[in-house]
Amino acid sequence: MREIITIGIGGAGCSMAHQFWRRVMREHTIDNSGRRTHDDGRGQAFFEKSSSNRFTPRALFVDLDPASIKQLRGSGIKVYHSDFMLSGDAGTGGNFARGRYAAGSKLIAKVEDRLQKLVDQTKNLQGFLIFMALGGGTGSGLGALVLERLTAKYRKKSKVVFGLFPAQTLRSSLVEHHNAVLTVPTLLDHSDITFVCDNDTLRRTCTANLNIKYPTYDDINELISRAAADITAGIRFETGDLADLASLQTKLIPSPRLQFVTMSTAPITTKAKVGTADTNIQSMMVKAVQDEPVGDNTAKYLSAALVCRGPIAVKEINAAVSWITSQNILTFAPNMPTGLSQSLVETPTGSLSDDNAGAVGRTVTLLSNTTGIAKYLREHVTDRFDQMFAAEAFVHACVGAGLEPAAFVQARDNLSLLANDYEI
Ligand SMILES: Nc1nc2c(ncn2[C@@H]2O[C@H](COP(=O)(O)OP(=O)(O)OP(=O)(O)O)[C@@H](O)[C@H]2O)c(=O)[nH]1
Ligand SMILES: [Mg+2]
Repeated sequence: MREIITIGIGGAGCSMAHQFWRRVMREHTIDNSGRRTHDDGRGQAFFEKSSSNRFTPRALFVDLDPASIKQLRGSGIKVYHSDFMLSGDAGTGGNFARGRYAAGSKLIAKVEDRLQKLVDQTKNLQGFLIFMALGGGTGSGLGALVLERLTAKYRKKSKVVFGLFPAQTLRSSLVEHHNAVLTVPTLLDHSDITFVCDNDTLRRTCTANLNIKYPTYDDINELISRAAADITAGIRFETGDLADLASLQTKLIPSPRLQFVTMSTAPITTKAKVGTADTNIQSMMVKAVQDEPVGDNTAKYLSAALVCRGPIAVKEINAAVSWITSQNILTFAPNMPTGLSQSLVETPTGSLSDDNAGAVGRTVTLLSNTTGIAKYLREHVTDRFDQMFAAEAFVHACVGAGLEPAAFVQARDNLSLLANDYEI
């Protein structure tokens, strides 16, 4: 057993992390005060067990804006230790430079101190899981600073980011694309895997699969927390081919810069339709491939992994994978060594009373590393950045808060190179 510390950064980052914890606590039968109904010894990578048999998440929540931390403290979940919920005086108003330099640099010593306390509680730390929005000033700026410090202090430990990318809809401000452009280079240098989420894609899933006309953040966070629970299931239940962060990395990341992985789960359906959901393993795999968020018919897979959850026989999985492979349902780029990995965790994805999606019992989550991400990054990050940068809006605010003007150009160049890296 090797421990993992989870960090939520910024408003969205803390909410996503909180929903992740609620779901994995359910999967490990841990209640809101840390008592466990059925202690099978699993999950200790994520939970610290006290001498009085209470389970505490290895979690840190940080936001420069005090509001989200206040909300978390009032959430009725008593398992988070109050020392590990840190806030500053005010949000950054969507400004990367305030998060990275000005306000962020005031809070970072405290963040490092609390992280060291969490590290001190571990015997053999494997790494960090970080939830952050690349569009938020805190998620991007403070997120980048924390990632840099983690590398400096815990050099060999894995870092896996759940990154909420800016949506393309009018509702997301242009500033978010600036923040994302400034953050992606830090991910390239300091994150080992970045799981890509965005509110547009997830809103569409909420509407199409769950009949929610106007999805809220809570509705979207439910889907993110399901995917994060599935990705970490092998680690938490100590089973399958994805049983630690290093194997996720070997199975999914062919080279350090090609590290952006998307997720899709099947089936996702309403509680009313649970009885009629198709849980045939082969159908679920095909559906997960169809719902893959960034692919089109020109995209090629660099790698992919299937996380199967629930009572499923290994031979069913093997037969379905052989069929999928023989039908070329996933087209792999040439010379990609890892191909399609699979992992089975018999415990189904945990369900919460306020979930929209029904508990179908058997699910498949596909993790995809495809060349389609290059187009995605262009559409979700750089195109809008270029429009905004041409107008020189916002640059002054960032420079005023400590950013070198050249950093914009360097970050943008780095992203162009990244798109080239994906042209395989
Ligand atoms: N999925 C999801 N998105 C959210 C949530 N909260 C905010 N967002 C979106 O995340 C993006 C970044 O916003 P925040 O997380 O609020 O920003 P921040 O990291 O706190 O940074 P500041 O700009 O300093 O407030 C915006 O596009 C929001 O629409 C959430 O709980 N879930
Ligand atoms: Mg905020």
